[in-house]
Amino acid sequence: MRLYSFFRSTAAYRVRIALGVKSLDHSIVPVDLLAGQQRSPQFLSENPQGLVPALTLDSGTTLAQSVAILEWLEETHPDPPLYPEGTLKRAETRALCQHIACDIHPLNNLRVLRYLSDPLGLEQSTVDNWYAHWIHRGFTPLEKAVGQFGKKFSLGERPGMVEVFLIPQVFNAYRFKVDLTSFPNITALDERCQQLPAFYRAHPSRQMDTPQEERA
Ligand SMILES: N[C@@H](CCC(=O)N[C@@H](CS)C(=O)NCC(=O)O)C(=O)O
Repeated sequence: MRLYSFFRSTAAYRVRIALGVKSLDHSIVPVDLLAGQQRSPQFLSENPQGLVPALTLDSGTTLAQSVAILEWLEETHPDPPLYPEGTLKRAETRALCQHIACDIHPLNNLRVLRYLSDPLGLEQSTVDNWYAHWIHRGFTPLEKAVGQFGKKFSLGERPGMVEVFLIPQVFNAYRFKVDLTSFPNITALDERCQQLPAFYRAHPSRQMDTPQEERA
C-alpha cells in the first residue's frame, strides 16, 4: 500500500497511526501541501478531491477520505480492532470520531485558515482566535468523554479509533499554541499515547518529509 501523506496533515496522521497499530506494511508518498502539490495533475489523477490522505491499495485502487480509509482498514484488517465490541459502544465511538472529523477539523484546516487571511483579509491574530475558538468548543464535550477512560484508553488497556482521531487534533492544537490547560484528561491521554510505538512513529516530527527544524 502507498499512503499519500503530508507530515503535518492531521487527517493523514490518523491513517499513519492506524497503519502502525495494525502493523501494516506501506510506503509513504509525501505531498507537499505548502507547495500546492495536492493540486498537481499527477496527484489529482490519484485523488481528484485534491486532499491527503489517499491510500493506493496493492490492487491499484486509490481510496480517498481518512474516515473511508480507516473504515476500510478496519473491515479488511480487523486485528487488532480499533472499535470496541457491541453496536452501542461502536455508535458512541463513531459519534466522538465524527465530532472531531466533521465538526472540528473542517473549520480549522489549511484551506479554510488561508481563506480567512486571503481573500477575507483577517489578521493572523484573528485567524488564531478562530482556530482556538473551535478547538475549545470541540474539546469541551470530548474532555468529559475522555475522563471516563480513567488513566487508560478508549478500549481499556489499549487505544482505539477515538485516539486515532483525537491525538492528531491535539498535536495541531499545540502547534497553534492553543491553551489546553482546561483539558487535563485530553492532554494526559495524549501523553499516554505518545509512549506507544504506533503513535510515536506516526508523529509529524518523525516523517520522511518533516523539515529538519521540525524534527523531534
Ligand atoms: N475530510 C478529509 C479532510 C482531508 C483534508 O482536509 N486534508 C488536508 C490536510 S489535513 C489537505 O489535504 N489540505 C489540502 C488543502 O487544503 O489544499 C479527510 O478526512 O480525509
